[in-house]
Order: sequence, then structure tokens, then C-alpha cells
Amino acid sequence: MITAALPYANGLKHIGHLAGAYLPADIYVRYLRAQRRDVVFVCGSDEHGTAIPIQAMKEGTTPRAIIDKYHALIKQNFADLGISFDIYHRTSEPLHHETTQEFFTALNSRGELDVRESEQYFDEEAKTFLADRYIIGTCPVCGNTRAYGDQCENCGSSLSPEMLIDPHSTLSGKAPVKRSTKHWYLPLDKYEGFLRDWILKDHKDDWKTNVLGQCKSWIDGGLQPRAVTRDLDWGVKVPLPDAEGKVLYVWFDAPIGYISATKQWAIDQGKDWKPYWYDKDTQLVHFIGKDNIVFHCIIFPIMLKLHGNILPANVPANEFMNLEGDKMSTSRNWKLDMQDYIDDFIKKENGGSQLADTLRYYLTTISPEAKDSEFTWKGFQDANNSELVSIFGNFVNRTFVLMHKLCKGKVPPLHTDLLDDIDRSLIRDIEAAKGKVERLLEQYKFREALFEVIDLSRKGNKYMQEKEPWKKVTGGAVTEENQLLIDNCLHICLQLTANLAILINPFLPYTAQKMLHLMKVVDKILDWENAGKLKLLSVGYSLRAPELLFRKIEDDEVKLQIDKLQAAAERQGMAPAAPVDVKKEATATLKPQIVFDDFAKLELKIGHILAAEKVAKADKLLKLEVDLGNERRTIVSGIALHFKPEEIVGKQVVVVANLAPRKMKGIESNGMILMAEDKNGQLHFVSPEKAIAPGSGVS
Ligand code: B3M
Ligand code: ZN
Repeated sequence: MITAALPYANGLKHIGHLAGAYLPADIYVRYLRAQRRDVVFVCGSDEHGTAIPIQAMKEGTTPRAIIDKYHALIKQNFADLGISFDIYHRTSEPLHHETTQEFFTALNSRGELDVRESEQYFDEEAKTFLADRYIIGTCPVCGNTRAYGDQCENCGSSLSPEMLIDPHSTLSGKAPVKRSTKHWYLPLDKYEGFLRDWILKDHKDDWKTNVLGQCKSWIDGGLQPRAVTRDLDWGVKVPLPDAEGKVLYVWFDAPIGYISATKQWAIDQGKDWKPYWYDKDTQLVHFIGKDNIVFHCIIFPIMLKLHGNILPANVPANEFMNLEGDKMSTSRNWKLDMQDYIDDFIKKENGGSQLADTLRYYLTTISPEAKDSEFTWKGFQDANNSELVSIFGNFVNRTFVLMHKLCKGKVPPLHTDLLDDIDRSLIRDIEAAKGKVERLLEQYKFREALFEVIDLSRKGNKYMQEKEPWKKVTGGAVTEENQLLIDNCLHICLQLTANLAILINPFLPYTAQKMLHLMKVVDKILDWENAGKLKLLSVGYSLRAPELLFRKIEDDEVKLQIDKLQAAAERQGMAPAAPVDVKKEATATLKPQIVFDDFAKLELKIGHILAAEKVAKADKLLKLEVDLGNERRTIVSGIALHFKPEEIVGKQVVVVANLAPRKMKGIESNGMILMAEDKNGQLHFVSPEKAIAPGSGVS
């Protein structure tokens, strides 16, 4: 029973999400399927929680419209990248609501939940309680001023509204008051002993250290009862008469989504869903990112235990993936969405799905399994060009070219009496690879497992280089004896190619299919038990003409992507409070108080604009030369749509003089010019009342 975190259907998901949960889960599942194990891989949209109505507010539409839109997009994105869920369900389905309500009722009627009145934040203007993301404030852990009441997206910490410094309502922007309200609590504190034994003892050797570490710090920190209901109108209704206006907490219903998805899958397949959630021989594995650890290792297991279900066998959570030197973030627009990659690479060419494998390959080689990792476009290009193309692709291609040239396009025979040490050593490597890859996959070490596969193809290249079968032809003729040696070399290389198809299949499924096509064999050959065998292709069988498995990624493709990212950053840098109306108002009123020392960090100076010109290929940018008294600065400013260069030369402005330099369109900008924006969106310089010496301080 394999699950991957249910993505919130409140926006597109980026490649950090893909690398964190979905891709490793897919690799694992494809491996299990190749072993013919009884495996179900479920996922689906998480369509509840405050994130959904908040996004609806931003897009000026209804929660229903939001979930319909993003569910369809995300589902298609996963399909385009070869993520092979058995079902991609939705938590808005009636089946899920029923399943969740039954689950709650079972726990509640057995007295496993506590009911308590408590004081919670309330927005007097919007006349509503402020659950989870309806409240924002400063993160007590990292100082991010826009942390949510349930989580800080900057540092990943799980929070509760009470932990936020300077809490504000996302609805009205006002500071909330406290009001009394009744809720149902899961008494996590009662299960501390159980969790210690189950996680920290029983699983101390087979769970990942990053996961054990987080669990330990949660448990050591002292577990508190956790409310599983909310005062909200969007979600699964609390199935009790005295719970009007209350829904189940999104983190109560979402993991139950794995169960309801399994039920729907079983209905569709005419199977029984129960063994997958009750049979003690079932191995339940949750693939998630590190910000979901507490929910999958502590809260949901307690729910499962109380409900009589099996517990997860493992929760191989990943750390985060950064992008070109910075944290990936939807709110700051620093990200690469799956959709972007699909549009820019996969959809642009015939047979473009092969480029899904290129992304899958690079993401796996930089998988954040033990620590945060980093995606760079240069790294993407290198991984493709110097590994996929030059090693794996090259080996398969050489094998096919030579087999056609020297063996009439047919699988040549193997003459065992002529095998030498070099042949035998490669044969041993082929036989050993299965075990190595298998062991690593079983330990969720996907990047190392993939490395072993590539390494085997590297050995193939080395073998070919040592054997040099092309040199055995002299003047177009081959002696009988040499032909036997050529046969042996290509026979082994072809059996290796078939082995590579099996081993690469979980990671790069499109590539495996293409290899099957070249070898003219059926899917069945990809069964895992075939790995390590040397008789996969029959002697005399004719194979297709060579076709390249991968294409190179060119410099200009990489440059285009880096420019795109840069442009997004520029937009962000120029208009930090502008993206959406609702948000704009919120930002205006929601910045928390600062102390004088915060303000004193700014070095503000009067500058005199000496020159201004447009920046090539950037309609919003002007490049300014500014006199700051004892120095001249180049500042790139996003004001080109508002001012002509000639009309601003000579102006006096206020400059943030100690802002870290930043490159925009290849120009280093050293500072920022303060602008005021009127309600029509028109920009105005902030200038001294009358001209004063450039370099004068502003405070
Ligand atoms: N939707 C949070 C997330 O997307 C949440 C996961 C639910 S898994 C049951 O990271
Ligand atoms: Zn934080």
C-alpha cells in the first residue's frame, strides 16, 4: 500500500514537490510492480483546509471552482511526467466524506476524543474564527513575517495560531480577539510511550535518520492534545448534532483520503480494499516531504491505531530541493512548476515524453534524500548531456550500430569456449547489478540505485573500448576467428542492453519502453526477476535499426530558463506587494511592527540621477547612473513603463544604499530607488522638498 502526499488543489505544484514525494514513490512502485508484488499506489487532491477558500478569494472565484481547476491540472501534470498512480482521487468526493465521518464517529463513540471549550482567535470584522491559514504572523522559529497559523512555509515548522508573533487576520488584516469555542481533540499526549517504542525503538534501524530525528524532537518536546475540528464551513462536516458550523480539521481528513482512494480503486477494479488497510502483512509506505512528517509519523498513526488499522512500515520523507541558489517558493514565485517544464520541453517536440525521463533522471540524481539539495539548469544540462547521452545512451547506440554493421542486425551467438577475463568480468557485473540496485531501492536510496544502473552502462562502454570489435575488420573483411570474437562482444553487449532496460525501467519508464521497441520485445521482459540474466535476447533474433535514446540539451535552452527565472524574480523584486488585489491590501496592513534597530539597518541617501537608459529586452527596466555624493552607482529600476529616460535625468531621489547587489538582465544593480504608488498604480519619486547635496542621509 503505497501513498504519496495529497497535494493541495490550490495551485500548480513545482518540481520540489515532484522530487520530494511523487517521483521516489513512483520509482518504488514501478520496482514493486516489476517484481509482480501486489501493490496499490494511491494519491489525489487535498481539497479541504483554509488554503482552498483563500486561493478562491485571491482568484475571485469559489472554492469549488478552485479545486476543479487545480485537480484537473495537477492530475494531468503527473500523468505527463509518468507518475503512475493506480488512482488519483479527490477528497471532495462523497465517498471520502463518508469514510472520514465514519472514522471520526468510530473514534468519538469509543471515547477516544476529548471535547473541550477553549479560547481561539476570532476576527470581529469578518465575524469568524480564524483557523489555520486565516491567520498569519511572524514565525517564532525563523522570523518569517508571513507564517501561517498552521505552518511556516519558509522553515517548514509546524505551528499553531498561538505561536505566531503579531497575529493578524488574512480576512480583514486586523489583530484578532479571543473567543470561546468547543472542539474535539485527539489526545496525542496519551500515546507518547507507544510512539517512543514503535518509532524510536522498533524502527530505529529501518527509518531514515532525518525522519527519526524529527519524530524524536516532537516526542521529546512533549505532545499536546490536538484539535481535530475547526470552525469553518469548507470541509467534511463534523457528523454530530451539536457541531453546527464545524468541519473536521484538514489534517484529520486528508490522510483518510488514502483510505477512501483505495476504496474507490477497489470498487473500480472489483477488489476488496480491506486487506490493504487491515492485513498485518500489508506494508504501508507513505512518501512525503519533510514538512509532513509529524502528520504521517505521529498523528495519523495514532488515528490508525485507534481505528484498528495497520501502521506505516516506513515513511521515507525527503528534505527540500532548492532552485538556483534559493529556496523554492510559490509565494515568492521562485520555482519551476511541473506545468512549466511540460510546456517548455515535453510538449514542444515529437516524442517529447522522453524529456520527462530527463527531468526524472536529474531529479533523482539530486534527490534530497538526506539533506536539502539544489536544482540548477546547468546541472540539468550536464546530467543529461554527460551522463544520459554520453554514457547510457551512447552505450546502447554503439551496441545497436555495431550489431547492424558487424552482425547483420541479428543477435549473434555466444561462443563460451572463447570467453576471456574481460568478458567474464562484465558478465559478473551484469549478474551483480540486480542485487545492488535492489538493496538500495529497498532502503529508499534512489539516487544511489540509479547511480548503479548508470555505472553498469559505463562498464559496458569500457568493455566496448577494451574489445574494440570494429578493429577486427580489416579492409572490409573479417576472419572467421575474429567474427567469433565480435559475436561474443556484441552478444554480451546486447544482453547488457536488455538488462539495462529492466534496471532503468523504474526510474526512466519512457526510456525502457523505447529500448523494448528497439529490441522488439514485449513488456514482460521488464520483470525484475529477469535482471541479471544473460539469455534475454535469443540468438538470431533481428533487432531494429539504431535510434538515439536521448537528445542533447542545448545552451540556449538553459539560458532561456535562467532568464525566465530571473524575469520572475525581477517582477517580484519590483512589485513585492502587487500580485493580487486581496493580497495587496493585506500586505499593506499586515506587516508586523518593527523596532527602531530594524529601521536603522537601512542606509537611505539622497541620490541625483545623472543618466538613464532602457535595458535591452526588458520593457520594464531602466538602467540609471546615480550620484551619491562620493560615488556613482548603477541602479536597475523597474519603472520604464512609467517614465521616459530623458524625463527623469536630473531628479533627486531617495536611494536604499546598502541593499545587496543583484543582477538583472546581466546588469549588476547596486541599490534601490524609493517610489510611492498612488491608488491608480501610478509611480511617483520620493524626493526632498528642494534640491540638497547628493549623498545626504535620510532618516
Ligand atoms: N496537502 C500538504 C501538502 O501538500 C497536504 C498533504 C496531505 S497528505 C495526506 O504538503
Ligand atoms: Zn519559519
